[in-house]
Amino acid sequence: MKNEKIYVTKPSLPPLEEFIPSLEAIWNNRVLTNGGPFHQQLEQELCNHLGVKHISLFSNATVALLTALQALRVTGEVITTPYSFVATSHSLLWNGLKPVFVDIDPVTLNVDPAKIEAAITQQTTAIMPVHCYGHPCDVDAIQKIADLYNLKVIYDAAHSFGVEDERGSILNHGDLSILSFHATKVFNTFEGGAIICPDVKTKTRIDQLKNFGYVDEVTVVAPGTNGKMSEFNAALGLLQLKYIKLALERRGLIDGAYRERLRGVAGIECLDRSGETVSNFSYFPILVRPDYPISRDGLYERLKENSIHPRRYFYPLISSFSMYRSLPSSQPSNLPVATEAAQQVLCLPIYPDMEMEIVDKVCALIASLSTGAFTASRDI
Ligand code: T4K
Repeated sequence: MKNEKIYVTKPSLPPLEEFIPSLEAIWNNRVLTNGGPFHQQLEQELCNHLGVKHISLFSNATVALLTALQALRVTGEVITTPYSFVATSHSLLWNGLKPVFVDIDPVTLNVDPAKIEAAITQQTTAIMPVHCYGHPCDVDAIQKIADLYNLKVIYDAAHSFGVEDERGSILNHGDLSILSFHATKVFNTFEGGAIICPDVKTKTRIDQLKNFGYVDEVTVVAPGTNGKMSEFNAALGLLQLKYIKLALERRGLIDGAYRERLRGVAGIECLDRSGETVSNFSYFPILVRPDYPISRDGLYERLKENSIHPRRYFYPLISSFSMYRSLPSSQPSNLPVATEAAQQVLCLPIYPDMEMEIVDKVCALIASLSTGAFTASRDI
């Protein structure tokens, strides 16, 4: 571990030798993409593993988000959260839709259902919430509003692989959910993503949209895109699935160790996981509150000086980027909770093969700065 840089994540990989037979099969078959055998098998195995009805695999979650909006023919305005990765609202702009930002709940950091209704207009057709860090949104409250106003609900569930509430997979809520299988995610296929949908008809439309809109050799029914996952990525996904239980167990241990060691450190708050019966421990966000002796950015710099590279997910807020800033809903006065969270959050390193001594080092540093053992100033 000496002098080694520790990043917020390190992608999980299965043993290389176990991947060789899949590569040989691809080389022998010469089926490289367009819904080949590995692709079909991964869709089926993921449905079984996650407890969902239908999955359509994608080349990444961003194209999946773009396609989900097309599949449901969303128009006009979409209510969403400013506290996410930019891909969430970029998918709206790419579809010619207007994002309407609604503030977040201070405990979950997910969109606050109590603030959604006030943002609904005649043009609103959908809500796109994010299960941020994999923590479930208040799905019942959101669905109630959607039903009342006849709105679609598309969950950006990029962080939510395997998360369950007391009714099973969190991915079964809303009209569609989108997963990311990017290298930095709990379950990765290098690049990849998926749409979870409840019926065959919707899956068929999504499958057409990700294949240029083709229905058969001579029929194109929509201006679809190319969002297909290749056989290489699908074969890797099948192998990753074999190891996912182990990976989540390791993440759970690290999450628990962080919580234990940071308990009682004044000014440091770990995010609550209530509402999840099964967690995936995809991120370890802490909030650096004003009673901590140095600012979040100060702590970020101190950790980096010690070879620890946490990330400020999600700072800056999406609403502050130039392409969103002029929207009326982007005003910081409309988003006080999100604005504060973006100033205070720090995602600490968490990944399956992370040594416990890294947790010890990170927590010792955070605790020692708290007691003023380091020369500390909130102005750093
Ligand atoms: N919706 C939400 C809510 C999302 O969070 C995301 C993506 C999406 C939608 C879109 O999903 P995709 O289209 O990507 O499937 C990363 C990821 O690129 C992005 O997928 C993710 N969310 C976002 C939260 O984080 P960066 O710019 O922070 O990644 P990067 O390259 O700085 O990686 C972070 C650290 O991970 C590095 O410091 C080192 C380590 N790393 C990273 C990669 C890529 C490795 O060790 N190996 C690697 O190959 O965006």
